[in-house]
Amino acid sequence: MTPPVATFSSPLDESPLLQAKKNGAQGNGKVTYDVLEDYDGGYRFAPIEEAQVSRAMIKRYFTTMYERAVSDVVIIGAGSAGLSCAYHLGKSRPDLKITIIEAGVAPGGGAWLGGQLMTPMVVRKPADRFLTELGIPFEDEGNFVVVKHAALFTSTILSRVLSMPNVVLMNATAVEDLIIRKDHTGADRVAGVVTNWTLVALNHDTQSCMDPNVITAPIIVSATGHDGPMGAFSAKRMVSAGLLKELGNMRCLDMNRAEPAIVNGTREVAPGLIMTGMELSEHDGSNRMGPTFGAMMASGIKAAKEAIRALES
Ligand code: 48N
Repeated sequence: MTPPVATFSSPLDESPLLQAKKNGAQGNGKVTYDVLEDYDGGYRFAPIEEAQVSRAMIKRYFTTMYERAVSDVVIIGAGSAGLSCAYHLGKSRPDLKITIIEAGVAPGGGAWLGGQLMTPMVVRKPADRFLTELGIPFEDEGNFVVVKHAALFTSTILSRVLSMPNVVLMNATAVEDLIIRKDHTGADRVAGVVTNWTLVALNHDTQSCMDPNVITAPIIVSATGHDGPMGAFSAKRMVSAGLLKELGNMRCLDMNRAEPAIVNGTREVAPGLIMTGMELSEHDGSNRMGPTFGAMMASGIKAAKEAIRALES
């Protein structure tokens, strides 16, 4: 079988490898290499210069940072609520520049497991309709359904969100403050987020003067959950910034009270700031629901609808 041939132009003129090849090249300096997918010991890659890898990442990452310094919607937190919001928003409004800021290296928040490190994920009806929309199989138990592994939901919605051209995910990046400006009426309005790489944000006590970056947007959706090193970030910041008198503090577990309270309580909690998911339980003092995820999905979808309403008003 003749090996497939790939043609490369010389990406790094100063590269000795490519310089040597180019000297022997015909025509306009393009050289050809044969690559070979031979699993019997003859596998050959197209050659590369290490600096090409750096430049491929640097160019794309920092171009994205530059472009997303002004976004239409910033979603803080890529857990089940934040990702459900991003999915519905990205699908409904492909014109919007949606930027997700996730503190963890791995997005997904608490949705990689169903509960107590067990893997099946329970979703109460009617939130199973979202699973059907995503094409995620489940077992029907009557009033609720069970996805065989929580990671099947999280990896599926992540892949859908990341494949949307208008959605950008900046993981390992923390929101460490909010931008709050006076609007034309003189009222305080949340107008963006203050960011740093998470390792920096978590180490302000070890180094001084590690100043942050900023992203402005007319709408911020906060989906930072209730636990973890930065849980309920925006709710807590609202208190210290004087936008909220005190935290409601999440109440004890009651599934039947908790899930409708979170979904129906999803709203713009301050001008420019929509809150969704379990962060709301800390803001409002609603109950926790424990190991069932339908409210996160429905709350995220509602947050997307609230964001569209706010942008169109
Ligand atoms: O999964 P979470 O923590 O939050 P939600 O609201 O998407 O889903 C909550 C859900 O997993 C539960 O807690 C379940 C239903 N249990 C309920 C119960 O009763 O126990 O995702 C929040 C994400 C995480 O990935 C964090 O890393 C991230 O937000 N995050 C941040 N990202 C950027 N900047 C920050 N300041 C920040 N704070 C949190």
